[in-house]
Amino acid sequence: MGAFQRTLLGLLAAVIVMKHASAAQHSVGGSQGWDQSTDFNSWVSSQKFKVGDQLVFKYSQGLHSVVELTSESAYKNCDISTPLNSLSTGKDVVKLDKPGTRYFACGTLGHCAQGMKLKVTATAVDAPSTPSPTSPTSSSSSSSASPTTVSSTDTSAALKHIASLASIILSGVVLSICF
Ligand SMILES: [Cu+2]
Repeated sequence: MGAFQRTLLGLLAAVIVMKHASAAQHSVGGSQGWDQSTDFNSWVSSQKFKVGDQLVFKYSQGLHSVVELTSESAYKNCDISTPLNSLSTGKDVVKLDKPGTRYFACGTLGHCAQGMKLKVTATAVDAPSTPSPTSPTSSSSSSSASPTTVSSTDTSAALKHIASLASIILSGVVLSICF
């Protein structure tokens, strides 16, 4: 393989790695999850939300749900009568696909008033991303993460890694055919 191809491969690998590093998954409420006992205000202030990140709501299916609210006033008043969107699988993933503020609450009667509501502001990602040592530490503000949470995070990180490697190898094959 020539130097040119190697340079191309290197660049490609760097781009893929950066792309994966920029998006994060936020497990809503940390180890306590989507529950009345969780202090979502303090959880939110411990996180940095960027466009492309995902929120993962984990809860007992049937006990809670996730509704997305239309406005700040609906959020303040716990008005869940006209939700934008409604989720109820027990492990709901919401992608923050553009900059701005989004509002979520539990759809179970009374739970929003008990504190099950969330206001998240995603900021735009600026092109040259500075090295971010925050991503591994920011995911958990608590000391007692459950083993299942940890292992599922590890698995998805490993899968991403494998996907990156696979696309690098694939690109290598394509390049060696082309040149
Ligand atoms: Cu609830």
